[in-house]
Amino acid sequence: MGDCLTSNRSNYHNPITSLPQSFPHHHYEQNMSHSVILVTGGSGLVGKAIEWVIENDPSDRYGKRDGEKWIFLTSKDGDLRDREATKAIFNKYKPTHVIHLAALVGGLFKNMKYKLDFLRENLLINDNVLHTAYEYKVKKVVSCLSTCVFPDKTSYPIDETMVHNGPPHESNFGYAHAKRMIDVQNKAYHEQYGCHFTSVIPTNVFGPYDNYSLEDSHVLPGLTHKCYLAKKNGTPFVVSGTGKPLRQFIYSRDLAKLFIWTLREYQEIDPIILSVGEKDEVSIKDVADAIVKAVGFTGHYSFDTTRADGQFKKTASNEKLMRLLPDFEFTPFDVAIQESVNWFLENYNTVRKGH
Ligand code: NAP
Ligand code: GFB
Repeated sequence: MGDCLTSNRSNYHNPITSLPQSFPHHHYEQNMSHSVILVTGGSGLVGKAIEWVIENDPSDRYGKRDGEKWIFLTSKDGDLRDREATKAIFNKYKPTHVIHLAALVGGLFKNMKYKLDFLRENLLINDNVLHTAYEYKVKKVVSCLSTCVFPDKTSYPIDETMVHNGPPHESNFGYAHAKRMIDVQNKAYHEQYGCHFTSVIPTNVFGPYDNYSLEDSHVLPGLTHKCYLAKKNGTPFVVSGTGKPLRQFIYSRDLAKLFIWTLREYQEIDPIILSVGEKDEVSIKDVADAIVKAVGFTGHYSFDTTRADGQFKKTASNEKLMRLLPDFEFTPFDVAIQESVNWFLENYNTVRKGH
């Protein structure tokens, strides 16, 4: 089997294999002129945000550049759990770069119900995408983990060196272990074939095009939908759990910019956490209060403490990101919430509401 980038080894100096896994960051840019960037999971929350930034951001740093062709996949382009369907997609588009987002994704309650599906489907999707990317000599792949992969019993704040330091929280161990394997696969492809496959680790994400299923969604879109129905029907707005757990939330359009930066400028194989700072951590009650304000709900709301709280906190450090991108500005939480709620209300008839 040849290595990741070349067929004729004789006169070729592979810039990647000769570099250590991490090195000082003078300004590095992947040469992406004449590049085809394939975004798997392009129709989801994060994929649609990347498409929005590429199409609308005026800056050269995040906006579309000459010579770039961006392909945003949906599952209708092919089921990535299927090896042949995956090869057919790569054969059709011949990508030079891949942002790999496609996954079986869901909130706490869906994770707790389908741990094996989250494990198997994501292991299958990730192995098919990474191995096909290797076979098609893709120059760079950026895959997506999640801060729920980190060990549940740990010191805080969590940083990138702790990915494999002990078991994840029991509520999502299926998804968490499948996601951890991406980091292991990246290192194995790099060491054996010199591939430049890396990954990012976002905290909880929210924004337009989210999944608003009342049972399977994440907390922010779930409560947005529940609060909207409570206002519309004059029914109680009930928040699951105690409201005490803590979370860091990143706006999908901020995360999208950071994905584009990672593809163009991040050089390591090791993962990088993409998150707001520790000081921006909020409680689930704070989230409910912000949604009540954004929806304009004036009724009473309560907590159903018979439902699970899940992991109490997963406080992550974004020190590595801010060292590499010190001037990055995150959208203020309440501004991002209002934009997301407005998008939900304007598109209610067509948003994903689950089965
Ligand atoms: P999402 O909204 O549920 O979108 C999932 C995407 O994956 C959709 O485009 C879906 O296509 C595609 N997909 C799912 N199964 C597929 C399959 N078998 N074959 C082909 N495509 C398939 O997810 P998201 O929230 O944008 O998540 C994107 C990435 O971020 C995932 O890797 C997720 O693990 C990670 N992440 C998300 C969060 C969060 O809070 N949402 C936090 C951390 C990390 P269809 O639209 O056609 O179904
Ligand atoms: O976003 P979420 O579902 O997942 O948030 P995690 C769950 C927290 O919000 C729990 C509370 O403390 C719930 O008790 N909550 C309150 C609600 N009301 C609701 C509601 O209506 N819906 C939901 N879903 N929660 C997930 C992992 O963990 O984080 C996934 O399971 C993924 O694998 C995701 O990593 C980013 O933050 O607890």
